[in-house]
Amino acid sequence: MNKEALKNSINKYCKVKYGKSLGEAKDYEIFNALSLALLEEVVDDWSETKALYNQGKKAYYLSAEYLMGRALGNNLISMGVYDEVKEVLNELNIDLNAIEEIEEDAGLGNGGLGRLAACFMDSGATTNIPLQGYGIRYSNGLFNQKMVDGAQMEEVDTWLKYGDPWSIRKDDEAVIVEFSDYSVKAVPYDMPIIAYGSKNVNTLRLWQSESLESFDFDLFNKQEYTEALKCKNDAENISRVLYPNDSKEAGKLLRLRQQYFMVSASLKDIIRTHKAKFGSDFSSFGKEHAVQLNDTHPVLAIPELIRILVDEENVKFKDALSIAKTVFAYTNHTILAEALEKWDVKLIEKLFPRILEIIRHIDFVFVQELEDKGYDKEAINEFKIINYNQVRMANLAIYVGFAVNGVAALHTDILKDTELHNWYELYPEKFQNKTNGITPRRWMRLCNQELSAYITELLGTESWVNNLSELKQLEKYIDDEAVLNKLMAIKKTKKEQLAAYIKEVEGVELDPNSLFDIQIKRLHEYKRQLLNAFYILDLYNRLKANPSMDIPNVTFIFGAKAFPGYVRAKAIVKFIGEIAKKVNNDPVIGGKMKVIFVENYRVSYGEKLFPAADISKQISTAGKEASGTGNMKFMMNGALTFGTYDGANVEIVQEAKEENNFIFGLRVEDIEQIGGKYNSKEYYEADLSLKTVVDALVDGTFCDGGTGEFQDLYNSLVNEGDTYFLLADFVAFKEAEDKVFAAYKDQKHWAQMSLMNIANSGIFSSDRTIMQYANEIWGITPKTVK
Ligand code: GL9
Repeated sequence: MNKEALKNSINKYCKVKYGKSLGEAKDYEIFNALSLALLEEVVDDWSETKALYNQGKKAYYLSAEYLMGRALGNNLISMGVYDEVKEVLNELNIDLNAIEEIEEDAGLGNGGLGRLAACFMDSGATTNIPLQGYGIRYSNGLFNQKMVDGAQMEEVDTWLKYGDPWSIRKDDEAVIVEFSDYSVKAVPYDMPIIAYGSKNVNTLRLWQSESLESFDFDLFNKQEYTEALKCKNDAENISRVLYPNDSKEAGKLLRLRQQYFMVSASLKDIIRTHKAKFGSDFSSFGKEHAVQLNDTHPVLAIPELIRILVDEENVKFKDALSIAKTVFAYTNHTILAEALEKWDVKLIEKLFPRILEIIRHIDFVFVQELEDKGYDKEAINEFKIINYNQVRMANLAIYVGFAVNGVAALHTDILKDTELHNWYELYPEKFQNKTNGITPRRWMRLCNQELSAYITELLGTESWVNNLSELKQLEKYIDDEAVLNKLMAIKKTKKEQLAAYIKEVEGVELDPNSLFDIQIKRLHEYKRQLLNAFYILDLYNRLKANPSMDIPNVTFIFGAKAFPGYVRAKAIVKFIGEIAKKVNNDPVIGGKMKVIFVENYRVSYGEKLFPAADISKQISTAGKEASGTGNMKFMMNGALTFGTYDGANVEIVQEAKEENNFIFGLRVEDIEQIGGKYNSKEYYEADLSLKTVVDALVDGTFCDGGTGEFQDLYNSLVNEGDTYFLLADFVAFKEAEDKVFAAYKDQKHWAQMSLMNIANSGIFSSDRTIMQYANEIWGITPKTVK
């Protein structure tokens, strides 16, 4: 990269866009000018990549969510120019960090599922796989969380307020999406996904919904302004806002519109590229295109493809269905029953009657196949796509899809053995496991530059960044005191940086010498933040009773957004806030322990939190967390997992060994065995320390502002069966924490355990995951731009 040319380019964009010199520009203006200057550097490679990929089979990731976070820092890393650009900016008296911090997160996703899609984009590019993402360009992403007196409030996210310099709007590739009541224009915005270590630049194409006409002139002249703008508003509403669901489906008309909008636009786009190459010959369609359905959200793509082929391309239904059966593969991300989408037949009929007809036709053919195989009526009802006037999206996906995968070994086993057992017996060949992963660029190379530099120094090369299993070589330093000390020093640095940031944005002082125990993820009962809270309260009680108790200073950090309508989740947020107030203001505790619930946890906050953790809290009820991916981010950055035998925790301890982590609590088999016989009250009454902390919900220790929310939490545990086995796991949790404190005293041994986690995190690179999708599902090989 030519430094002078870059300076000139930044200056030029600043002038053209803002009519200012760089010296006069605001940080966000510099951010935009710099981003455009960098984009300029990759556009040619981007075009070349597109041309290259067009020569063979392509895979498409269809996802309603992409939790991208910030682009600038990541792109600088991918382009390999982070340090250089930092220097260039220094010479211009600009602080790169400040420019990075001004960027809004692209929060176009809710949590793990959306962040996985973002990691897959990054890995697809870096492994040079012809993979394109399709999604929705929500004007407003996931809400911003404001904490008001310990309670969550939601504010609209306006991530586009400073512009979107990394996206290119492609008006000439807009397509029309038709609903029964009106049609809209889907305008693509392309984001470059820049490979690390090669010239490839992949594409994430996000669709924005716009009106075909801007407004109705007649109505405008009659001064009926609202009516005049109705079509514009109706159209724009479709890509207005991300539904803030976490594993719960709302069944809303607008959401269904969003889903169809996205899949219809994407398929029209795919078919356009197909026809440009093959004309109206669709016989090779499945050899040219593989479509991965990210959960059930994009499953309408199946009937939409068939509709286009039959209605617009003169393909017979039977052939269209056969083609569809070679194109789609489905990923299941959760076994929570309430998350499997079902849509009322009426709703689908109202928005797109032809799609309903096609679904009925698919169902009819499917039932015939089952009858031919000798299934009886009862069994067929289990499989049917339409049942009780509801369309079961997962059934549609599994029947038509040629592959079905879970996202961690345990999760896939549960699908095969229980949740989807009948399907597994019907189509054993379709089922696969693809354990999730995370991109080491963002989650290590970018967010932990200190550790990255040190690893590079130890290994003598930076090739580990795109071949993460090379980290295994770090094991040879297991007894090297200098290395162990340096690892602990880096951890300390990351804790100091986090503490400084938290001081700045939350106004809370943390002790970087204390043990940082962090639980960050969406708020959900099954993730059991409440169990962690009970433990903390119990620890506080014990410290009060015995102030000289021998434990290291400890800081408990929470971060979580709760679904706005999820009353219990919000009550848990409040409860943790109340505990924090009590603990942090108690002079007797004297800083021995501290509790903080950070505001507005999101990707960019995560980049500061993961590297600073000593303990990664992953305490879901066994069998409930399909995989988890935060657990992998912690591990890669040297935190030890404190967790249940659930999701990818199982594979984490398989890799890094159980002795280097803290596994506790009931396992899936235990929970199955207890079955319906679980009596939470027995646990509540058997352990006084447990009873005390549970009672704190209702005995006046804490105040819920008279809402009754704490009483409801209490009831859920003591009187309503404790669905997620909090009380059953409490004692085991305590014992495991005792082990943590004991282990932390031996800093050398702690460093060794940390090293083992880093060294064995290689398989959790999403490069590995995406290559498995490419090889084992899509049948696609890499294509590298020369
Ligand atoms: C999730 C699972 O709950 C996680 O365990 C899993 O790691 C991710 C990615 O596979 O998918 N499924 C799901 O609906 N969410 C997940 O995180 N929820 C959100 O994304 C909010």
